[in-house]
Amino acid sequence: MPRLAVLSFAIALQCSQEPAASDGMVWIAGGEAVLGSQNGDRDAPLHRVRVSGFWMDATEVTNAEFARFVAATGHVTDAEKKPTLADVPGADEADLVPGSLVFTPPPDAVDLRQFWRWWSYVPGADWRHPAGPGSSIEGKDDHPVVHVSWRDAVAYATWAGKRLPTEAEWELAARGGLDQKKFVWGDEQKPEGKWLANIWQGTFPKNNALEDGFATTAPVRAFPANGFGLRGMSGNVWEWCSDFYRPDGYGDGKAVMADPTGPKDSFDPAEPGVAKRVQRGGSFLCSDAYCKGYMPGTRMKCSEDTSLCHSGFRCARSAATATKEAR
Ligand SMILES: [Ca+2]
Repeated sequence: MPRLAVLSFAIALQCSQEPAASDGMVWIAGGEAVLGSQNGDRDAPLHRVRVSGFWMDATEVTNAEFARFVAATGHVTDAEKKPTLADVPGADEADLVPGSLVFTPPPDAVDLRQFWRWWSYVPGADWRHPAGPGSSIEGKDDHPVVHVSWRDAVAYATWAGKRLPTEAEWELAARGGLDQKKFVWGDEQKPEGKWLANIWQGTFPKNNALEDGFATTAPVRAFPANGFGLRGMSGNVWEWCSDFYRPDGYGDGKAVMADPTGPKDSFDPAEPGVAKRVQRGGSFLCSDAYCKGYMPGTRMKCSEDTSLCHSGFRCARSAATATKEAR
């Protein structure tokens, strides 16, 4: 798609200049941008969007924030609920216990295609117990909440008077005003030798060199903000978007898409019949050898009820001045 590649990028300040940031959110002025993968990912081709101004949480939702939501509403996350046979067809009744997916480093080197070698369904793992029974979030009030499904994230956002960002909003915000850069801070992975995101260093999935200082989640403000003042748009935890996932979800890439909200339905050729939502931003498990998800144009997808130890979210809010056409 070379024509798109040379189109100029414009974060043009729009007429809807909302008041100063509030409620932990940052005003994203919107504009036109070329989004998509700089790695040539087939499910994230370069495409051009025009996005109206909106508000974006400055950070991922923290454990402390999620705890206030649970205290106020009594919300029970998907990971805390007993799965049904409809959720896990063919499972033994004894195996239908609440839990979530936890990263478990294998003892030996493994084929990087065998992702099941480092993911375990751990009974009792949930947002309060990120690594399962015996683990806790004590001292991690300012870490991103994890083990939240898309449905949990939507419930939180609704309670907070917010919503999940669209995928286009998320990526435009992540790029921080930069045009088609590899990383949310530019094209150099380690400016002045410093890691600017919580990802994986070393040989994945066995040896984590911990050069950035964090084996799992990091405090949401541990790394510098991007050009828009947003933290953690690269690495730390994956973040849910509102969009359904399809590998062809960006259309034909020829027309400028105005405030796209994603395809009408989901289809994942790798798992037909399972509706999935988009996740963005990568996590502390990303590394160049295995997962480039911490780069701003790349995507992941999971079913709406899936929870993992490296998945969280942040919220967005439409502009108060948004018209029906804009949102
Ligand atoms: Ca790390």
